[in-house]
Amino acid sequence: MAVKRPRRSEPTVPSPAAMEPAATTPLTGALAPEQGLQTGEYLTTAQGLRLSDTDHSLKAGPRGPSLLEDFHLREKITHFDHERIPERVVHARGAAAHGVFRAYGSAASVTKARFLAEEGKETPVFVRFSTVLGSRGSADTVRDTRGFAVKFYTDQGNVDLVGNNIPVFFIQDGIKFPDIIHAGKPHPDREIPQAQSAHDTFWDFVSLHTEATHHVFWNMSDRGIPRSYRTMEGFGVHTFRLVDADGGTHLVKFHWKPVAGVHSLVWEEAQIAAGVDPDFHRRDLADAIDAGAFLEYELGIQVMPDSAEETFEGIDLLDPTKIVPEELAPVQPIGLLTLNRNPDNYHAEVEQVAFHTGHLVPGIEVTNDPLMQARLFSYLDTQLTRLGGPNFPQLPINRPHAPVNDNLRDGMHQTAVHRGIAPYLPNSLAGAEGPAPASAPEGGFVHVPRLVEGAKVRANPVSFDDHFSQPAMFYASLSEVERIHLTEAFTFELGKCYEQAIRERMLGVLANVDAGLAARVAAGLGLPAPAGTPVPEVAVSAALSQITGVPGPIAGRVVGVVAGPKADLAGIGKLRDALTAQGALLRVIAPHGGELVKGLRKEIIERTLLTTRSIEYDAVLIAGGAGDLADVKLTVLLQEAFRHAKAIGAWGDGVQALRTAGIDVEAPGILLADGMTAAYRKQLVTALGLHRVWARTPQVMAAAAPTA
Ligand code: HDE
Repeated sequence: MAVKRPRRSEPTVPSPAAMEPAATTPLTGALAPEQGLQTGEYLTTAQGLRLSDTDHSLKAGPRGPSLLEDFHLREKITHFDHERIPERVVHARGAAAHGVFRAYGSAASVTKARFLAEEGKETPVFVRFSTVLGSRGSADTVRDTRGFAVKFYTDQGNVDLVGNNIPVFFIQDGIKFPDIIHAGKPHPDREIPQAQSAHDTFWDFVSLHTEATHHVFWNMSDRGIPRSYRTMEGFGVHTFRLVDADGGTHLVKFHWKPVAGVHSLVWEEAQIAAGVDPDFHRRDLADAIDAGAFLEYELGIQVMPDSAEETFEGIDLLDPTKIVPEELAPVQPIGLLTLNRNPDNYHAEVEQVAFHTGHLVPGIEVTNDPLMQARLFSYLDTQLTRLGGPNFPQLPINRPHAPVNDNLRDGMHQTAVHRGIAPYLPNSLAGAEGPAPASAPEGGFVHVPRLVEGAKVRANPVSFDDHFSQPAMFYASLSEVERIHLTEAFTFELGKCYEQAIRERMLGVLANVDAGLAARVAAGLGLPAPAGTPVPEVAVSAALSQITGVPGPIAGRVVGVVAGPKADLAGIGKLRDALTAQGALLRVIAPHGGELVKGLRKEIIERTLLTTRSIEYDAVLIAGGAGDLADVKLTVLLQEAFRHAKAIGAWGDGVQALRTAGIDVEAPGILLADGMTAAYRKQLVTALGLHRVWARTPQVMAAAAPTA
């Protein structure tokens, strides 16, 4: 008699992520919420047949060949063989989170889009962050542009704001996208380097194609290596046209302003992280959300008049290589985005989410920016290959939360069982069930009528020819430290090129932006500095610098405390309470694993000197009582934190361990105290809020580093 085997766990509960869209999406003949999910208590085939054994293939005797008859083996292996879908041709490496967008109501004067205009209105969102150049398995912290793609599941239909963390783009016309991407991707012969711009083909292209200069300056600045997704700005890049309830229009640029401030890694740290923890940003995002330290960004808009020329203060608003300085058009906050839930399944959600710049609702329209125009074609097209057909909007992560009745039928992977015989318009057979077009008052999307005329040409407006004034403004607006970083980045990247002619040509480009910069990079490369013709008068925009003297919030920050058997556990406890209260984390590091116990107090050792590296921490402290610690790995940890301009500290006799590791305890940002006092904790929180101790920069620059 067959014996019923005990169940190892409860049947899988359908995940909230998978449930949500189905519950609100009445596709005609929609999926039942549980359809396609894992239910029932027995292991089955895809057809629901209960399986008695999944560990042995069907063979002719225990030592014999496998039999073709084994339908279970073939189904299991075949499905496995097809588990991967094509990765995104760009932005393949990404991580994402669910959240909510709450409108302040302040946008009502410029747009009728309800999710932006109605005060207090909450809209579910899914946000995917990404790098551009690397493959799916590449490292998070490489120098690159980051994608910042937001899907709003509004009650008027999905809206995708598919932006980047850099407000300008390499190209002014979408027809050049394959060129810039082919140049940036690994060389086609050996497929190296992975996820890097520091190679010949990239610099070959951008040195010949000077409209990329502005974007390249942002890439070479600290913006190219964000500290975390939490500390990254986002931009819609293109100018959009917002339409108000009376049909009035404004030209608008979108900005995401991180509540935690804009902060970056330093280059050496980014390189170490790429090896030690390639998932650095992804892990930080998931850990922070799990810990309840949610990510927040304010959505803001720059509002410009919708004039016939589509320019503002001399800036061509159709040129995606130009920004509008915030001093000329302030960023007005219109809502708050909070990321508060991790995906349940990477493939189903993060990999299968399909963004498209053409996903819009009444109140938001695109402009004639030729880069945007090409994107409107590309995003739909790419999903056909990536997701295997035209029915990808039916995947749970892509399903609109608004009712869908689209008359689109059949196709690969059709999951709806459509009813009726008249999926066409006009018809006389569908009766009340058939969809009808909606007028504007009924919420129908009606394009604002605009006159379009012109000769058929392949040409840009003349204003697009200015490639250098805005990179010059960007460079001039940076602080001294940021300029040093940018100078080092250019020197590093060009130093990695093999072709001398490419380095020289790029120096020529730099000379057209700033003569001093070109001279310093040339010196670093050991080449003569070329003469250029930089723009004579350079504007400055303070908003472009990310270094601030005002401490920001510390949520999501991590402090490493080095402790040993005699460490002051009471002090560690007090510090942990103070940090946790502000959403930051304390990790105890010790020579080896286990627990530290003193009287009733106990500390779990989360990292050992073997398993940790400085990149995990925003500040490193030595606990009182741990002054006798000496270990080459501790020296590396502290020296790296010192070089990366992080706050370092010690209380009690902990200072001795700093000295043993060769740390200059008189240097800026070395925080010392006799004990773990309230004043010391406050000092530490302020230092974390300032992100780095930039005053230490001159001390920690590479000997050959060019000064700005
Ligand atoms: Fe994209 N881009 N792009 N892009 N893009 C894609 O769409 C494309 C551009 C951006 O997390 C692809 O689904 C063209 C600008 C992000 O899923 C593809 C052009 C900006 C993401 C595509 C551009 C972006 C993509 C690849 C020039 C910033 C990731 C897979 C006309 C404003 C979205 C996919 C995600 C993804 C094409 C230019 C941002 C191939 C042709 C400018 C954040 O369709």
